[in-house]
Amino acid sequence: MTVMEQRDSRTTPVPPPAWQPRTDPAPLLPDAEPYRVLGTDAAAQADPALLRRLYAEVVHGRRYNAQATALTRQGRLAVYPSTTGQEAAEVAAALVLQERDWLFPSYRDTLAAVARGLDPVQALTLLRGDWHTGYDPREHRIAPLSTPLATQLPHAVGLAHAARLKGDDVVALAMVGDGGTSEGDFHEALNFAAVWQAPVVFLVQNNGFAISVPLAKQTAAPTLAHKAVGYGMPGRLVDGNDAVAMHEVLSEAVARAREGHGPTLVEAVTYRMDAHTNADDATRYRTDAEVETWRAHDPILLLERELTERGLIDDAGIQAVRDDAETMAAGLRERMNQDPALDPMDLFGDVYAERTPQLREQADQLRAELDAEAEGDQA
Ligand SMILES: Cc1ncc(C[n+]2csc(CCOP(=O)(O)OP(=O)(O)O)c2C)c(N)n1
Repeated sequence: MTVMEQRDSRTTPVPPPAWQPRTDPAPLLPDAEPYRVLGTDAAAQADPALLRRLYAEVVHGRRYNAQATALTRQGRLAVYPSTTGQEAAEVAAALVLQERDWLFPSYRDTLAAVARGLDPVQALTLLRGDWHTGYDPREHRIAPLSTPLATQLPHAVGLAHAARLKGDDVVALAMVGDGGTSEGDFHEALNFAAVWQAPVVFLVQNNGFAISVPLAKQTAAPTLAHKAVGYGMPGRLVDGNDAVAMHEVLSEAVARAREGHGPTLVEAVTYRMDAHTNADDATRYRTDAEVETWRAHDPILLLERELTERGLIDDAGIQAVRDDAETMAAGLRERMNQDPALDPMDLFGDVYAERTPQLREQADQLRAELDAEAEGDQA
């Protein structure tokens, strides 16, 4: 542009370069209220077999949570992050996946792993401090339970994207807590997932707290589901205690991912009824009154009400489900009370494909110490 032309453009308005949003944000926005089915007219359409299945799984999940918490008091489990109150979201996450899909759980999501078919004793191995992961991730396609917050999310995106490049029909469902959404890994995972249109479903369980930090102290987002819009993927806001709503929304998100339409962020609005773990005292940062309002919106109650009102279950049916859960808990108790046979050398297994020089040195040292100890025992 010449100097004269520049002068002209200062006085003559020139239209700005053409601009339009890259995607229309309106269809990506979550509903104004958490999506619900149970307790609404839509519940009449819910499939009886699905209702019964969800009910049995959620009751089992509650009993599993109670049993695992009891095991911490008996010294059989080092730590247990309970999902009491969150069973609907946990169970739905497992049930919507096909065998070929992958689940990426956080440390809190042992129940989702168990509902996907993992042996509960194996699911609790890490929390007992016995071994790295406790199971072969490939067997049930369940990634290791991730303790570093949100680090499982980029892994899920990488796996899903790689599967798509290979032409494998695989969806990854990754679970994270509300606190985890403030991590850099959350941002990186959602950004890449949307850019690549990776077949991933991000399930955020907003259970109110990151240990003692309430949601309002760590994000100013209108809802966590709104975060999706900034990345260019749909955000869905769901009642996390409504197992039917969770199952429906997650199924849709999985189908969308499988059909090549990319990722979805689902926020399950729920509540952690227990403390963060058995090592935490929740009375220090929340009131009993708040806990009570959520007790009235319990996932088991919501399902039981629907099943009873529609005549799909009677007292004997409810008792049968509870008895079944009791049998599971008794089996878990018995097996967790047996001391596992552990080889300390296993500590070095399944860490690197090729051991680093430092690990080789440490393994040699441990081997020598164990041998010396064994010789001492024999003497
Ligand atoms: C990267 C990282 N930072 C900090 C921690 C310590 N930490 C463990 S649990 C937790 C709170 C997580 O809360 P949230 O993501 O809401 O999940 P919830 O435990 O409620 O399921 C924190 C900060 C961690 N495990 N990893």
